[in-house]
Amino acid sequence: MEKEMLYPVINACRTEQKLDGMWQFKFDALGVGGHEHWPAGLPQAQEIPVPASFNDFFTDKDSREYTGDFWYARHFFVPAAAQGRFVGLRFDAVTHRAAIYVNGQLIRRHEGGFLPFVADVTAAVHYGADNLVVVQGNNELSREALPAGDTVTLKNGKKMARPFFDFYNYSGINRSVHLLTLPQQRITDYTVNTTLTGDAAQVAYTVATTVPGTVTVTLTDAAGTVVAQGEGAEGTLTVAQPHLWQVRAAYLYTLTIQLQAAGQLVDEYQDSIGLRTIAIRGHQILVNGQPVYLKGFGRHEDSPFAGRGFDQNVEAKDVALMAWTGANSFRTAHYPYAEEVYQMADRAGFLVIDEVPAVGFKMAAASFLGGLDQSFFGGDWIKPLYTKHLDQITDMIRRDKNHPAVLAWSLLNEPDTCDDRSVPYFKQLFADTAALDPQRRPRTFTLSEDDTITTSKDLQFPDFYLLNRYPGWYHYAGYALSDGEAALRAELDQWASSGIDKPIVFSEFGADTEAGLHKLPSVMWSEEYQVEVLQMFSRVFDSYPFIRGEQVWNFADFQTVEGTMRVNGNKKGIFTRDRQPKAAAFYYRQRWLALPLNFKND
Ligand code: CKX
Repeated sequence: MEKEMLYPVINACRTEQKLDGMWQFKFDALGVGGHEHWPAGLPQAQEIPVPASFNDFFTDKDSREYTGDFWYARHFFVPAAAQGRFVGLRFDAVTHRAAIYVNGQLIRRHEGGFLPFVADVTAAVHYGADNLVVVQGNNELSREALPAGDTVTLKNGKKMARPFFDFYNYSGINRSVHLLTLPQQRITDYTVNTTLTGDAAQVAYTVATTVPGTVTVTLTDAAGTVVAQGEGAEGTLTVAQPHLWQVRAAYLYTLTIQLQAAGQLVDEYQDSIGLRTIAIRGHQILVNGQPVYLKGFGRHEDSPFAGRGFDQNVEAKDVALMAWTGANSFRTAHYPYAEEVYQMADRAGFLVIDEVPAVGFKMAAASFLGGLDQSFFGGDWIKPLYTKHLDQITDMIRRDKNHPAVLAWSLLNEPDTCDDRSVPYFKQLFADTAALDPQRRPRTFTLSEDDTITTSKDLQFPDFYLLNRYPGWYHYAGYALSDGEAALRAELDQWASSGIDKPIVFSEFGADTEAGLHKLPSVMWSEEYQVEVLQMFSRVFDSYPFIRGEQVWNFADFQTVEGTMRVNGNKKGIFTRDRQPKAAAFYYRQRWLALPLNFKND
C-alpha cells in the first residue's frame, strides 16, 4: 500500500517539476543490466519519449513485442534550496513493475502498472547538482499478477506476452514523472464525504499528516468566497445552500488544507472537490438522491504512437466526443486511468466506474485468445494474486476516493464466477474492501456471458450488476441477430423472475466494425450492422425497468494482440482509433441526447 498518493500541486510549501521528455532507453533481454552497472548509467542507449508506451516507436517486431526487463534513464537537477526538505520522484505509472535507482543506489521497487508511487530520494540526491535516475522496468505477464496472463519463451529464445485479456500489453513509463520537494512536516492524505440534509451539505473530512500539528480546512466556492472552515485533523464542514455536483452539470469547490507547527505554516494542499451523494436503492442508482440512467462507454487508454501513454490531447478530444454523443458516464476498463482523466471527468460531470486491472481471471476467457481448459480460481497462483489484487484495490481507492466523478468501484472484469472455487475469493475480497472507501461507494464486477443468474456463484456480492453481453457478435451473429434478441430477452426474463432487487448496467455489448465498410443490406463488420446490433440492444434495454445503464463497448477502436479474431485490434469502437465517428456515433447522439437523466423514473 502506498502512503502518499496526493496528486502533485505547486504552492508556497510544495514544488513539483515534470521530468517528461526524451529519456534514455535500453532493452535487457539477457538480464545483464544489474551486473553491468546499468543503475549507474545506460551504455549505448537510445532516446524514447516519456510519458508513452515504448512499443509503437519501433519499426521492428522484436522490439515492439518485447517482453522482459527494459531500462530508462535521465538526468535531473535538484536545487540547493531543496536541502532539508522531502525530495521525491513520483511515477504516475510504470507498466507493470519498476525498480528505481538514483545516482546508482536502489531506492525502491513497485508492482502495478496503472497506479502511482513515490520514491523517497531525499538521502540519495546531490543538492544544487546534477542527478541520475534509472528505472528498471518489466512487462512480463503472469498468473500471479494483474492483469493476468502468461509469458512464454519462443524457440528462438525471445519472450512473448500471452495476455488473458483483450488489450495490447503496452508497456513503459506510461504516465508523467514528477520531481517533488515537500516539507518534512506535511499533509499526506485527506478524505471527504458529503451528506445532504435539508438545505445544507455536511462535508466530513479527515486529514493525515506526518506530524501532529494544527490543521485548518477551508472550503471556497467557484467565485472564491469562503463558504466553510474547520479546525482539526477531522471534522465536518457545513455548507448552506450548496451548489451540488450534478451529472453533466459539475460544480467544484476548492478545498484548502493548511498544516501549522509551532505557530508556523508548514504545509498547504489544495484540491477541487464536488458535493454530492451516491447510493443504490432498489433498482435505482441515485446521485444526490435522484435516480440517474447511465449512458456511455467502456473505454481504453489507447491511441496511435503513444499506446497507453497518457496524452492530454487525446483525453480532451475524448471528453468532447463523449459530450457530443450525449454520454454521461464511462468505465475505466480495465485498469485505473491517469489521474488527469478523473480530474477532467470531475469538471465535465461524467460518472466513472473505476476498475482495477483484475482482468483475465478466467482460463477459458475469450477463446479467441486461446483459452486454456483449467480452473482459474483453483490455481496455486491464487494466494499471491489475491495479495496483489487487494493491494491494487487499496491504492486505487486511496488515489481516487475524493473524485466526485467516481460512482463505483469495479473490482474485477469477467472473472470465472461459475466455479465454486471463486466463492471464498470473492467473499474475502468483498470483506477486505468493505471499509476502504470513506464514501462507501457501491462495489461491483462485470459478469461475462457465461455468468448468469443460474450459473454464477457470486451474485450475492456486488451492490449492482454489470453485464457484458454479445449476442449479435460472438453468437447469434449476422442474420441470426433476431435469435440473439430473443436469447437476451429470455435471459433478462430470468433475472426479472428472480425478483432482482438491484440495478443492472450493461457494461459491454457491441459489434466489431470496419469504419467505412458500408453494405446494404448489412453484413457483419459493416457500419450498418453495428447500428442494427446496437438498436437491438436499445430495444431490449428499454423493455426492462431494472436496467439502469448502457455503456457500449467500446468508445474507440483499440489495439490488441494479433490473432484470427482481430484485424489490427478490436474494432468495436463507436469512434475509430483516431477518433472519427462511425455511423453508430450518430445513432447514439440521437438516442442519448433524447434520453432524460432520470430515464425510467419520470
Ligand atoms: N469483454 C467475450 C472484455 C473486453 C473485450 C471484449 C471483446 C470482451 C468480450 C468477452 O476486454 O475487448 O471481445 O470485444
